Amino acid sequence: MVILGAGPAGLVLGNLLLRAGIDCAVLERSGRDDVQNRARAGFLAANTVRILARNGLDEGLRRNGQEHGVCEFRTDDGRFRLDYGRLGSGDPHTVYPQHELVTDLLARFLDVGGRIRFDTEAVAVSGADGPTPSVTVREADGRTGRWRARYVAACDGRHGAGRRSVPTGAVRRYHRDHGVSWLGLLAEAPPSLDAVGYALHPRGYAGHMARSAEITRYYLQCPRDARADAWSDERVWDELDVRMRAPEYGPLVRGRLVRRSVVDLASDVLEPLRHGALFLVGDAAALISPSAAKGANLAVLEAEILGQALAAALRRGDRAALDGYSDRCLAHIWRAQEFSHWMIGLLHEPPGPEGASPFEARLRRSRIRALRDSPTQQDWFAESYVGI
Ligand code: RFL
Repeated sequence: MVILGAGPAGLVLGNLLLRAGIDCAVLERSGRDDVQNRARAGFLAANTVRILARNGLDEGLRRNGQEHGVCEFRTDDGRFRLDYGRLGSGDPHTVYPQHELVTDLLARFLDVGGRIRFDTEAVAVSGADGPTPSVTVREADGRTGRWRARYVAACDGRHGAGRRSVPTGAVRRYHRDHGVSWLGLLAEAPPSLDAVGYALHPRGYAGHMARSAEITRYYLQCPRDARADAWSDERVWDELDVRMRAPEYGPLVRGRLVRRSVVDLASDVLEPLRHGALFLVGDAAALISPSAAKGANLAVLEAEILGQALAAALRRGDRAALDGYSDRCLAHIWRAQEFSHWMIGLLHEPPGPEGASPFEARLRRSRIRALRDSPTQQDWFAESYVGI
């Protein structure tokens, strides 16, 4: 069994396979330091925490993860808070930075004898629909090689070799460019509020998400062609203050901005998530905009579904779960896409060449008021926000 990519999907899958006594190797394009320092997600759903716990992968998370169950919306109508951890299914998020989770998963994988090749880029998967699938790789020094495997799990993200290797016509790609971009910022600053902050402002959306007691993630909606380094730190903080309405609700705690990147909000889903012996998992299977913090959670869920299905096939010769992998995951993926899409509509003025449509803007205001006032709407939000 060969796994491409050592992100959350690849490392959860690798750990599960080793636990089930299945030999596997992980091929990772980057070096170990890069893999362990890639700051991305932070909000883990309750189901993700349960998956990690039942597979013995939650030690660091139990020690350092912080429960989080409140979000605050700020609009020109005022502000309101949703105690979502007590609504819906009654589950909070756990805040645990993705790079720390990856570091834990990697340490565990190596501890139990897992094989991983860093600086080894998968170039292509061949023969996935025949009897001898293989992966062509390129090492850091330029040498190429070939790995043979019974099955290949593409956990190598949206630009990986897994996706590229599926022949045209074998899968259908559903794609949506949401037409909105965010400047994603990581600040060496304590959180400014004890909630996820969503600010809806005529100048654009701004978001606030705790990562730890010292690190906070912020987002600023920005023009599509914006450069991440175009603004000084001071200008970024001033803009965040304006959109988060600091004069009314208190100033943000400022600090050095240590990471910046522009994220174009886009989504896509491939169907089916399998081509012969090649399985697509995590971002390789479906890209989801970060508006509802679902990507890493889907990656972990899909890795568990595939891990169990492979164990049944390889240990007991029962291929039913493997045959059902794609449909089972797609049901979760589309549910998450639907909620994520709803969140994009909630947080942003509708994009368009003539600017916001006044009709759409009124709909958006009505949507946010329903969320503020309707307990049924709040329960639905909480269930969709934390669950998948
Ligand atoms: P990853 O994490 O991208 O890992 C893929 C790994 O594959 C390697 N790779 C290759 N290896 C070998 N050969 C090749 N040809 C290769 N090509 C790539 C890469 O080096 C990498 O190590 O995919 P995975 O495992 O599917 O995990 C997906 C998640 O990382 C992603 O969905 C989340 O980060 C999305 N996301 C969030 N998800 C959440 O659940 N909650 C959040 O709060 C959240 N916040 C975010 C996010 C994504 C963001 N960005 C970067 C768009 C915030 C942001 C800003």
